[in-house]
Amino acid sequence: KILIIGACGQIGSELTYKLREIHGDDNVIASDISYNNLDVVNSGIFEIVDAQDYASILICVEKHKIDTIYLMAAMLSATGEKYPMKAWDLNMNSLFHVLNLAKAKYISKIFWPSSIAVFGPTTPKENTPQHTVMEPSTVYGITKQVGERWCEYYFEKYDVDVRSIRYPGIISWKTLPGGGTTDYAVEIYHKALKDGTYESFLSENTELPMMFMDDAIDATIKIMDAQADNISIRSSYNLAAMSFTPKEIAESIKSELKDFTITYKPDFRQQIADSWPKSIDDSYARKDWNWNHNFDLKLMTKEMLTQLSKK
Ligand code: VAH
Repeated sequence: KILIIGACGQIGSELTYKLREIHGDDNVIASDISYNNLDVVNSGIFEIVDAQDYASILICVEKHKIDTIYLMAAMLSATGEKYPMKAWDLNMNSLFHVLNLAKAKYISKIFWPSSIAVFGPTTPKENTPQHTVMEPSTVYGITKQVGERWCEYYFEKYDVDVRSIRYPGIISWKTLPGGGTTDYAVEIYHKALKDGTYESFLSENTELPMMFMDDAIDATIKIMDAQADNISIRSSYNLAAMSFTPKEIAESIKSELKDFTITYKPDFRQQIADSWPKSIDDSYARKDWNWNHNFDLKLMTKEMLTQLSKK
């Protein structure tokens, strides 16, 4: 059975729905630190699990006979800069607990998300390679870089089957993101429909790697379904779909909502975005486990505006 830790979050919630669709409701246990997403809490089996408490996770693993954990709880880049030690504690303690549960053979498989935040200002910005210089300048990025090192170490030393993807910015409509730098690309759709205008906290030409949630979920299912010996990267796979700037996403919205306007007021998150790549080379994922994206900016904008208009 599958346990999702951080199931109330932006990606965790959609993984919960998708995994229940694939494996059946009773085989997927959703969990989080509190009941802060009632759609998830009321859609199937839900447990309160503190990702920083080993016993809390182990009790849930034994109660429900869990063999696979998706660890989706983390503090993201913007919030992590406000609370550095909390970000370090949450992001690292939770990973060690799940890796150690696998080392002790309580569970047999782990998914752990990394991020393009592992890359820093000295990383090549265009078509960033799978193997390259990585000097992350955010706490969140540091936790993801060192988390990747530990994942690879536990695979090499203890044969732990942990798999990971360096997610780009992810855009979705079902659950709001929390505390990310790429969140502007979600907020803009909500504000376009509600106010007809959006004030972007990133400057107009800030190009970032992005992906629609459906593609991110597909990639996560694909990497977890892959044969173990097809996984050639045990740190974390680069993954990409598209790159765009606030100006370009605004243009795509204007082609649907002609009166939409955007203004720019960069804040502290501009420095975070400026430290990240503009585009990513994800050829290893495409080769090893047949990754392919479906959504480009035009299609994503249509889907986001259609779905949000219904809500
Ligand atoms: C963030 N959405 O903005 C996350 C993600 C690449 C960005 O890691 O922090």
